[in-house]
Amino acid sequence: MHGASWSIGIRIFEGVGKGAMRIDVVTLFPELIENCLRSGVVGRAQERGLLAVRTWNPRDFATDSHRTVDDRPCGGGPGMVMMIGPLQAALERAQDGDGPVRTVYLSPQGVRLTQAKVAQFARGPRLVLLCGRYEGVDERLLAHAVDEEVSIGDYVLSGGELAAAVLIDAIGRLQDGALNDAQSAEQDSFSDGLLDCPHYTRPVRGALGDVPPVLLSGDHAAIRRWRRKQALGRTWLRRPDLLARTELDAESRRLLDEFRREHEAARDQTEAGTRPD
Ligand code: 6GU
Repeated sequence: MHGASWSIGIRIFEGVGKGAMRIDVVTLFPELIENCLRSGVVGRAQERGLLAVRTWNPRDFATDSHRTVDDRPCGGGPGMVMMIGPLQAALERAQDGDGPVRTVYLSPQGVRLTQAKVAQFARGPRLVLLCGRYEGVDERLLAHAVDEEVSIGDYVLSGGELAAAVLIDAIGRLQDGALNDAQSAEQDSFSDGLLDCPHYTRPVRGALGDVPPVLLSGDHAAIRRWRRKQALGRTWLRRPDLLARTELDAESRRLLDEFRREHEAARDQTEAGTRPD
């Protein structure tokens, strides 16, 4: 059977609008992709017809009675390699249809995924994701059919599926109408090259401490400055590599300076308090 399966069923796929971003995933574990994307913002984006995810299983394109998709590596060594035949057939079906398609292979050898790259993918219109298992995919197929190779970080997963789900989640939530509050995507970590500021909710006083008073002041300009300052400060403390790549305006430089001076003063205080006499 050379059929595709829809992630959340025919009924919903038929309801997909013309503007929906379409993502086709070639994978030996379609249920892994589908289960990952059922809940929350991205599940809802699919229900709203903003995103359509389709899976294609290379095993359905195998030509022998055992439905073989892998073979021993040429040159010997451990593990198996995904063979060209069934994978190419599945990929061709996944790439089929109107308009340009970008084909991405998920692997630890790829270029590291960033929010900028996610935003570029999210502008669509179509993406085909190829998930490897075992030791990987025959290099000749990658050279022939793949436009780019993407990694989600410097660690090894047992296959590309979770990486594909990560990528689809990040893309899905950026689709127009996916987030209930349109501003929340703009306020995300990384969207301006900085980490996010801390967040608080009620109760404003509690055993674990009080909410910073400025957030209760109703002074929107002061709240905006405080959040900006915290975002800058955290990025400076935790991810100086991000800060080094971010162009700061005069106000941001001043706020970061303030944060650093306060941080250093607090640190000097702590050190004075713990110094033996
Ligand atoms: Cl995209 N695939 C696999 N298998 N492992 C990874 C990865 C991708 N990104 C980081 N580790």
